[in-house]
Amino acid sequence: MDHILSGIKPTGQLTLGNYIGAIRNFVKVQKEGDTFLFVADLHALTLPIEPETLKNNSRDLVAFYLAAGLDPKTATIFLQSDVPDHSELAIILQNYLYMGELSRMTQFKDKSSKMKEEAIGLGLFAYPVLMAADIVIYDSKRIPVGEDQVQHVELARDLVKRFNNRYGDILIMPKAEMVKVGARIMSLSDPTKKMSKSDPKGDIYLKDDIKVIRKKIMSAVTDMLAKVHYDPVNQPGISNLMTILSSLTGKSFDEIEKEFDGKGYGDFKRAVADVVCEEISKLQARYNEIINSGLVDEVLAEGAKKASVIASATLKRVQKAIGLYHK
Ligand code: AQP
Repeated sequence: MDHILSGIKPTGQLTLGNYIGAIRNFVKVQKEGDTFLFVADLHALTLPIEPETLKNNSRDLVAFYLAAGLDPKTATIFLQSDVPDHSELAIILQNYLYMGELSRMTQFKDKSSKMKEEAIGLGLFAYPVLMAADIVIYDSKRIPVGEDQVQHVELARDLVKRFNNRYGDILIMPKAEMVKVGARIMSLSDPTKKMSKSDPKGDIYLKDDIKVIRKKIMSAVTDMLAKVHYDPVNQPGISNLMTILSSLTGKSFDEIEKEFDGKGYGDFKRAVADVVCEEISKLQARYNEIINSGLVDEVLAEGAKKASVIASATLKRVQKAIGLYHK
């Protein structure tokens, strides 16, 4: 059975983008292989975050994983920091990725461009090294991610090639996979930008009040063309709403265009809001049952145990291959 791995950073409130581009896909793929889903709490430290916020976001993330339908009997759910082997492997792997390639990463360029140079942490720069360790430590072949993370998986592939060329077939080659529709949900207030946890403008949060979600969708930026048509270049706002509707209902863009032919944007937005609000209401109801039930702690304790078995075996294999004494 292939190993499948993914994670989410507990940097902020989960967005509809994280849900459509990542979490719903995790639920779908969990039965297709041995699935490892982690809370990337060490990655969350790459930008300043308060200790209480980090803790609460991490719990929330697990509760939403479970609320969305991830089954801890099928998928191994754990905190990255509960398996220290990730960090040890990253220390080794950092020697097989280079400054030039790390500085070309879009996420690093985007995030660091908003900071003063003296405030850019080494962790932000080296983020893809730890991510490569997260991936290879579980012998992961399939990496379900949103579009923005594909570049980091490609870098992990380069690393595996480089490492195996030197030491033999030690690491498994991973491959990114994305949902067909919804791998990049855009901001509702600026549909040329990705909906992102750390950039609250135009986000729909999974914890938002349902009335607020409806209001955000009804005031989403559209255009003057008055036609529900999929054209991300000329109608980015409408195309983004169509993407959201299509991914949650399974309707194709053609079907949506036909359904709203001759109707106004108000009707279209109301239909999108109905679908999104219904989906998130159900999710919130399950989240509310889980968050204070003790289930989160149980799942994390069990998950860390299971994950550690595989992680320590891979770490040993790597240590032995590179000549660390007595491993
Ligand atoms: N807008 C999005 N549309 C589709 N997928 C998305 N993802 C994120 N935003 C969208 C996917 O969600 C997973 C978890 O993301 P992450 O926590 O690793 O961080 P990210 O990719 O940088 O996402 P954010 O929400 O923008 O987080 P911050 O603001 O903390 O950097 C990934 O699979 C991602 O592709």
